[in-house]
Amino acid sequence: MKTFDLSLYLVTDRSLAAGRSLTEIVRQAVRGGVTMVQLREKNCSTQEFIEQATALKQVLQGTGVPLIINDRVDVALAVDADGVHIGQSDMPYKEVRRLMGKDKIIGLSVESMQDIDVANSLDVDYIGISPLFATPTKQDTARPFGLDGTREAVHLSRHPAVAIGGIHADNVEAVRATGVQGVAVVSEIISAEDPYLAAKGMRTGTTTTTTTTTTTITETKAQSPSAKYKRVLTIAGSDSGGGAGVQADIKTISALGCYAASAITAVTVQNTLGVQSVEAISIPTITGQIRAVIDDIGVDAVKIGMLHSSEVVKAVADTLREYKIKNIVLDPVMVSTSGHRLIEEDAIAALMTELMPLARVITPNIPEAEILLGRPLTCQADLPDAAKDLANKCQTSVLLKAGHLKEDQLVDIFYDYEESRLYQFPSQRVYSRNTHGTGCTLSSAVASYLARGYQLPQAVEQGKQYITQAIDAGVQYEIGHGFGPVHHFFGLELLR
Ligand code: TZP
Ligand code: MG
Repeated sequence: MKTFDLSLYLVTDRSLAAGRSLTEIVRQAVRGGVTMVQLREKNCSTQEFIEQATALKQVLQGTGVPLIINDRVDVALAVDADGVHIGQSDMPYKEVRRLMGKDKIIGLSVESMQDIDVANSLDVDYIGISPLFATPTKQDTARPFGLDGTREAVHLSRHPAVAIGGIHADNVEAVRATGVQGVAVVSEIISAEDPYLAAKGMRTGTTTTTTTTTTTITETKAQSPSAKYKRVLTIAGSDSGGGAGVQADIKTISALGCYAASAITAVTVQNTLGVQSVEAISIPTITGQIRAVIDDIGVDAVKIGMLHSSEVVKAVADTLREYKIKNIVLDPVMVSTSGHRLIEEDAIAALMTELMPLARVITPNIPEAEILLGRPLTCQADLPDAAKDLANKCQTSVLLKAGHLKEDQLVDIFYDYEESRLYQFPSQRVYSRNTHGTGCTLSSAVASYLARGYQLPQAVEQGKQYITQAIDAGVQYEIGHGFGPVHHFFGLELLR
């Protein structure tokens, strides 16, 4: 059965992506609420078109968002896309239907009321009213329909309609009021600095993001010589096995489009089978790394992982206090997945009194929350009160991870200390042997989203989504003989 939702339809244009990866833009846009994606490529080889389509198909897999290919039936067939979108001078609709089969989605652009009459005689799945307004993104268009013309077109059409051309957050409400089933946009999302927020803005009709409209990469450089990364500093231990600690943090931060810097607190001799030994880094070298990074590069968020002694906790707290850093995500690492104790007893008290009050959010798992709270947590029903109590005790927001419970349905609890609000983040447990480094990955993901300007609950929600996808994508990979890592760069498989 064909089910699709036209409400927020993204049409791609790589020339507006300012050199960024289209797959990443699409992934963020889908998180923000995009319901259909059309891959539109005007100047690339068939081979490249197919590669792009395959990459997007992978990104969209499991999201319920269909992939539509613009113009090219052959590409759509090659990648088994969900549908094709054709214009008035492309392959005739009847041929497209014959080749694609009855189950695929076919959309047809209409440029006049006459075209709508013709479309009414065909069993297309939707029409694209094109253009609604004149737009710099596509200048060889027919006369714009305008809002009144669109209203009339919707009335005339027996098919659902999506409007395209010049739609932005500040006019989307007026466009939706014409009765169209959906709005299609290119620049509003593809050129946005933050495609997630741009897509969200198109759902709510508020401008939430700035755009970086450019047509080529060279032009981008000319226009913005001071393009800036969001910077995330991880203060954590090294895992020679590469699955957890600083290594997992750097992968996560990079995968989420931020710049990663590190201050290493200890070096573990470790692989997927476990931790063999830990050597502490001296306090001046730890605080020296933090200062060297902040003084020169600066930070938009800090993630803190393994701090082995109370002296280290105090030194890190003193240093960070000096710089008045707002976005600190603290993962209170105490025991490794393999059961190795990673923190001295008195460091726990120091964590609670010195460092947690500086953090915006802490991300304990159940055993860590039990130690911090001093009471056992045995089932899902224990968690909301535990998160709230812990937040009050540590004076910070708490993301309490439910993964150690036995249930299939897990509900992580987030207590927002800043707003005194409780959030539940349910997810289906993913069964995988490759779960080494999940805590590090989640906390780094939350820090990255905070660095990118997300509100705290949204940063937590997105971080949770990222780790779930990374665990899911990591199931099939074999690294080492023990508990392997998650797959931080899911969606980039095509680069191999
Ligand atoms: N077809 C008609 S207008 C248009 C296309 C592909 C471009 C719309 O771009 P934007 O940036 O959303 O105005
Ligand atoms: Mg076309």
